Amino acid sequence: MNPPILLLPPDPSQIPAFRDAVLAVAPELELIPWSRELDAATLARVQVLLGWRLPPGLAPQLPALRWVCSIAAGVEKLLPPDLPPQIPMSRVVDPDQALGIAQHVALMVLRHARQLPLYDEQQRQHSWQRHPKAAARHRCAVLGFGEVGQTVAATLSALGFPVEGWRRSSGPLLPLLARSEVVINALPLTPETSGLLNAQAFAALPRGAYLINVARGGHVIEADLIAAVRSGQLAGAALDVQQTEPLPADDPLWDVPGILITPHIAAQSSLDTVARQFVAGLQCLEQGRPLPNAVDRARGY
Ligand code: OXD
Repeated sequence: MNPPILLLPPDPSQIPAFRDAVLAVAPELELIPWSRELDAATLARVQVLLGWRLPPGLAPQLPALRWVCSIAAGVEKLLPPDLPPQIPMSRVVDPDQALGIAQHVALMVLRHARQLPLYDEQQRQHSWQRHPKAAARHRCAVLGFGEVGQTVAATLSALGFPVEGWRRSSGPLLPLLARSEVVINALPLTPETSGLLNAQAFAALPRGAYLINVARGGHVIEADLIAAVRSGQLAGAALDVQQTEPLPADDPLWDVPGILITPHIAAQSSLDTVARQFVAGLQCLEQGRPLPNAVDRARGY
């Protein structure tokens, strides 16, 4: 069997790299690069989607669709309401991606805890002033305790930070926030977690706390965050993800002292891992075996 596969990475410029990676593992596969110009007959043949998003209105044009495989850890962009409920979904789980995110988070925690922005500023002023500190031991909360959250927690623990993990089944979030000096968001974006990091959450944190977001911009009410940082309730935030990506040049987030913006680079799955896990999943699909890393569509992760 060789089911036609629609390739839909985040950006059309990534199609050749994804195609080459998949064909290097399974040269016989039929890959159809996504484009708005694909005709109805081609779309009607598609049985598998390997990608990152399903544009609204596309799912009804794929009547033969049998499986959606997400190249991303977060699958919310692949769950439009018009995707028929019986279509199974799975995702790539790349330990290297989790490690990359943990490295980025460690960098952001240490940057804040070891006061790097202060020394950057002092260098700009040619000012040689010492503010020595013993080892930092900020209490860290990791929200979202899947592959990524657990790798982040292990990395921060190894650096000497006390860490508590939280998932939605752990109970109310505010008591944990009240005892956390750094909050790291690694949650999946679902209707239940959307906007979770809002004015109430920021008010629950001790004054001077710090937020690191490596999940999705939709978790944060950005106007509330800006107000919390400007008032000094939060010392700042490191946002690798934002509500609107790319972040528009005139977005107010850019200019808030204490907020660091990075352009969704915390980590990338390796193309080789994506290709190998996808081809292994395809074999399971064809042999009627359970799909590895299946997504619970009702829960959204
Ligand atoms: C992901 C991402 O979800 O890169 O994998 O944001």
